[in-house]
Amino acid sequence: MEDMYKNYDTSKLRQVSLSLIWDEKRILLAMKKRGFGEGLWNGYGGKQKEGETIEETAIRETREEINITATEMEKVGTLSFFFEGVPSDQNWNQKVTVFRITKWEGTPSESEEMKPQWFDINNIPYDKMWPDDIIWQPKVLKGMKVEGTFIFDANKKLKKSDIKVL
Ligand code: 6OG
Repeated sequence: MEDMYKNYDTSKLRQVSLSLIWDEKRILLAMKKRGFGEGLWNGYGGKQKEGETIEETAIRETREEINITATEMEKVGTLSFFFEGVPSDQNWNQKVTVFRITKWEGTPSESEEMKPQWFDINNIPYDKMWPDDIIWQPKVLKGMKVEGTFIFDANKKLKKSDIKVL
């Protein structure tokens, strides 16, 4: 990591999952209906609970949010997010492990938290997604594994980013 990230300690970050499903034609995103990231299209995921592996978190959160059960998945990245000027007790800073789900049971359907929708892989609505997504997601969709750090201001505007292809 470059010098500008030396003040950001990733060891204390809250651990979160983010899962995506895609093939060469389409990608399954979901609209976040409430909470952090409300109004944006994203993958499905959330906070790790005590005693869970991050894979278990990804499976549970995907089931809770879009009603499918992942049976095969692969880790494709880690993303660290820091929000400057947001009190740390609000817990916005997080380390996100990104998974590609390749096999699942059930049909994606809406929950209280998210509304899933398939998109053409060449027409991803990046203008209605978190601003970091356009930086790392195209690489992951091409099969690369990534490690990224993203610094936002308190208005959720992306200030700095650093992305490494592994
Ligand atoms: P809950 O806190 O509602 O889960 N997430 C982000 N995803 C992207 N693409 N960009 C970000 O940039 C993100 N910050 C958080 C992680 C929040 C979900 O949103 C993801 C979780 O899957 C800042 O439980």
